[in-house]
Amino acid sequence: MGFEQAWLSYRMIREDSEWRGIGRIYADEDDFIIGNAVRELQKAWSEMTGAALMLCPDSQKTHQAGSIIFRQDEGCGPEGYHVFEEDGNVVIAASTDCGWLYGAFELIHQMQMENPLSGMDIRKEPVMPLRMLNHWDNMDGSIERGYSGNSFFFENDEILIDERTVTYARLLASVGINGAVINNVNVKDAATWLITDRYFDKLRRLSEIFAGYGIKLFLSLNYAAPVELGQLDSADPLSEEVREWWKRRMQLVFGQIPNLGGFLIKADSEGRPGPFTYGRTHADGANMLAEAVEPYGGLIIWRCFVYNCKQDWRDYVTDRARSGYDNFIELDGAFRDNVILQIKNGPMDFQVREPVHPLFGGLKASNQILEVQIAQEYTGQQRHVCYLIPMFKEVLAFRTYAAKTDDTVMDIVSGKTFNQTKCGMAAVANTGNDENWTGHDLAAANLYGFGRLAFNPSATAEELATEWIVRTFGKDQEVREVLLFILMNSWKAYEMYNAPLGIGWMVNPAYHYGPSVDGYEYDRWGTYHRADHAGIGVDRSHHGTGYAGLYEEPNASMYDSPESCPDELLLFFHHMPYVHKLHSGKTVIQHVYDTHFEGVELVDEMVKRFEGLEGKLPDKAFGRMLERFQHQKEHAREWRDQINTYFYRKSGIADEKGRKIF
Ligand code: GCV
Repeated sequence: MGFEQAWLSYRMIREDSEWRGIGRIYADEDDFIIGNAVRELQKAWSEMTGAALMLCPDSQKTHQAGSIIFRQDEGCGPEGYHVFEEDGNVVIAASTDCGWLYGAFELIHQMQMENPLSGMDIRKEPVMPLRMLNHWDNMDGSIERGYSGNSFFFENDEILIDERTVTYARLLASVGINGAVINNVNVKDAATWLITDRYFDKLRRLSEIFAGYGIKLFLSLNYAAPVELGQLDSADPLSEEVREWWKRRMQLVFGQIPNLGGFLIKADSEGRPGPFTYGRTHADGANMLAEAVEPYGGLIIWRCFVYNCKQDWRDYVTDRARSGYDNFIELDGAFRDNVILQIKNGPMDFQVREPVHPLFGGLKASNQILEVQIAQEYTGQQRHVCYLIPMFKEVLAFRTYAAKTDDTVMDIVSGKTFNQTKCGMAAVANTGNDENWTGHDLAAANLYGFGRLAFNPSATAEELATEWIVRTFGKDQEVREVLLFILMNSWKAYEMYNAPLGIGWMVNPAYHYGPSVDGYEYDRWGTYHRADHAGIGVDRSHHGTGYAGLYEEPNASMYDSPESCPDELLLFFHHMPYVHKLHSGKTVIQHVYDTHFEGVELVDEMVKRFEGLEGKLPDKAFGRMLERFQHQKEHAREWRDQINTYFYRKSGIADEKGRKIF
């Protein structure tokens, strides 16, 4: 299938733009990454000005005015750059190839926004060392929780490399993403064989393309590979034979794929194999692999999303929300330096609202990556619009109290709190082989925003949305205002017509889409929300599962009491009567009714404003979005009606505004 260029689709800039005065570039094109930077700038210039950017050899020491010049600047960190205007020239200064590449993309960004060239002076450095995408792509071409077509990495157990691969790498580099895990963390079937010679040639080529854009290739690894590849009887991490097997295997793999960054591992969770089978800990498992990849500078990224999906979680002693914490907290400090623990933003599973995972702040001596999900598994599956950057901003800004200062999640994952360098942020990717990459055109704002946010977490959600709109659809003011209104209200709207007050789920358990208030995924009967005729919510205070106590003070006390618990998380932490008054002054039940009506009204307003953009957006994109908006409009009503009816019947309490509930 053909594909579009997303935010790298260029349009002509104004006739009188000062950017048109730049007509030359001085560079040594033979350099691998610089060569890509030069080609990128030449493409952008020809498409935005209609004129070619002439390439002149870097050895020429006198530069004509109106040139782009690359300059060495040891003051810039490994991926940082300084882009500025000097006597009518543009200087891209950096200390590494990657810095020059990022500087080139910064220039293109500035030009797309038509920001002033004279006086331009931008110095940037990524705040998070690792900025990664995690693809859940299977080798048959399907994507677990994929909502934008099939994989563009795999098909029929083969690796695909084509023009799309290069455009993918360009898109990632343009927003500063520097690592990509290409296969699903649930490693099964052919994917187990990715570390065998069957796939080395293609993986090497792929990793070279990535390297040209400053991206490290990562793979998800099957913990039981020694057994499943048919060579050993055990995968016990303390067995000498198993350790040797991994060492030999990694020597082979890194010998064949030098640009490999390392591996991502899901172990002992949702049926995946892991060290528990041998009575060993996650530290034993992770350290064994870390030792094997260490000679090659490899990283082991070990996921903390660990829980037993076969267990009955209704019992108050075994709260699923505690599982990640309970499995890892005792192991803090026991991991080798090249192990990074990857922690989902919340303790459950990417719900529309969850508290921040208590391992952030709990872990003080382990490298950490924050995992978010831009694949909209629980947030409308890229049929509903849901711009997630405001949620990620809240997570990053959360004070953990792990230290006296610099203790937010952002401080931890940028390495500031515990003085670490192997940390950062990863997003479960929302891409596929759809023409527009992300199914819903507006979902591309999450991909764009994620990369830019990991690079610079102080950018606001609004700034990132605005940039994305202008770079994708141009500078028309109405387009900008309407799309910004939609994006900035979308998470709020989605939360309003979904599960209330942090309780989560209420989705069809098979697909995680559409309302099913009692939908429950485990073998035994139960609900996630524990509603009865008098109230709703899970008691995670010290009277209940004790989960609230896993946070550092004062967070623990704040969550433990319904009086101080923030409204939006009340039902996550407490089982409350329907008639309980929230801080907002409304009762729980009235909040449920009101938000569900208001959420639908907000969607109606979004759709009405969107319809007014007909003729102002490319027809294809407008049509694709309109179809999705029409579905969202109907589907939001279905959510509203099912949830309101359910709670009216359960509680017997009427809407005080007398609206028709069913
Ligand atoms: C890749 C949730 C999803 C699974 C996913 C899992 C994970 O449970 O529904 O599809 O598996 O999270 O993050 O490992």
